[in-house]
Amino acid sequence: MRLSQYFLPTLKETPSEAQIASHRLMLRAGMINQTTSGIYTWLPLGELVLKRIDQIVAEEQDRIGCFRITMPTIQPAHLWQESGRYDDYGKEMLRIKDRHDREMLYGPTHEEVVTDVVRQYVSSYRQLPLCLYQIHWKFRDEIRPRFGVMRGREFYMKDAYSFDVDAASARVSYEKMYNAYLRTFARLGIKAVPMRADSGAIGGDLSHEFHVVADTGESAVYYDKTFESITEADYSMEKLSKLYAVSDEKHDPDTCPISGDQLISRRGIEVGHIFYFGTKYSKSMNLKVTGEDGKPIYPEMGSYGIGVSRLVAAIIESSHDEHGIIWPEQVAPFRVGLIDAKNNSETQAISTQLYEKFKNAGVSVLYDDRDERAGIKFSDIDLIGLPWQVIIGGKTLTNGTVEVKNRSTGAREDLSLDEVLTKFL
Ligand code: 5CA
Repeated sequence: MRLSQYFLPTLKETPSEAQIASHRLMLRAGMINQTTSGIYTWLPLGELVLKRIDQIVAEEQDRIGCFRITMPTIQPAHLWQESGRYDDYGKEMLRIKDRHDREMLYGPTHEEVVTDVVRQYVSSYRQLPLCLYQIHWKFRDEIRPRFGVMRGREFYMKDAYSFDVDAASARVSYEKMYNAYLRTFARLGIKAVPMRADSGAIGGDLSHEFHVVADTGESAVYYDKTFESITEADYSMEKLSKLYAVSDEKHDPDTCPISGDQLISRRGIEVGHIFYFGTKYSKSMNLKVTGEDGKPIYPEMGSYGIGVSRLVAAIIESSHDEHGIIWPEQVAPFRVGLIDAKNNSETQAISTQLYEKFKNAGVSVLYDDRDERAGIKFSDIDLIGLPWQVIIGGKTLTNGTVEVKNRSTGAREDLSLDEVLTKFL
């Protein structure tokens, strides 16, 4: 992509309304634009990152045998009246009427819709287990939308739903999903720690939240100091079930088995939440299948969320410096920023040639071909945080070398024009 032709509205000034780094940086890097409180337009650079995360999350759901679907954002109220949640959900639910005066709502979650789909097609235990997921927009009329897309009103979520014949099999589905979450967050280049949690409005008795530990996190998490010495490879459900590591709602100072210096309290960004809730929805919505013995059974269900749009902000919270964002390679909107720091006819010719070579080799590259001062180009490229910078400048003309800078470590090396391509293959 040539920057002169791209739509990348970066801001020089720090927007005054943004209180945390990720919000400031997403606005300054031209990733998002606020349409109204808690509701955002994703601009091209933001959209690229959102879709990269979408793809990684989807691949890990597919890997454990879940099938992607897309459910409607607008739902009829009667499904929620059936499940009994219509009145309970309160003001967070955006309620709408259609032209026929029928009550509708913008979906804050999709247990009802997916249960309605499954009850129309699944009638035998032989069709289970089944896991369906979507990655789609939700609306919750949050009382305090804040920190940009971190707590939005409209936000992008991966929500998966599992259906099993009995509790034992449902726990297997739950654990598969738990492990898929560990893999997903590792692939995204972030450390998200699982905490035992309450299942709140979703209902049920087994639940974990996944938190990115950060001072700007909105939730409190509590854990046994021993937890800090555990590596990510050891976050198995079994191992962690023996350790105290819980979310805020689950922590009761009166009954907590850990005390003194051994009890650590930190802030966390909740990027995922998984629930096993048994037959709550299958019973209330009359989803029944014939069991192996011919008797009807209500499938055991679980639901599993990942805040995909929140993840964009969470990744930035855990990976930035005073100059801007530092994207992990896996989610970077482009891999390489190619900068013509001189803007003369010679460097332009060399930059354009290298740009074409990168493109032909399938290396994703943003080429800053703007007629701007080098200082502006350097600060913009640091701001948007591409993992690699390739700089064409004076040395290219005198020695035939380009400078390659690693955004994360700051390390620089000089490579010849031939070598630089092979570095990125
Ligand atoms: N139905 C279940 C799981 S499918 C559910 O809705 N779970 S949830 O309420 O915990 O949401 C799942 C994830 O969505 C959360 O872990 C969080 O990462 C994200 N999320 C929730 N509310 C918001 C919000 N207002 N803004 C951005 N992300 C949010």
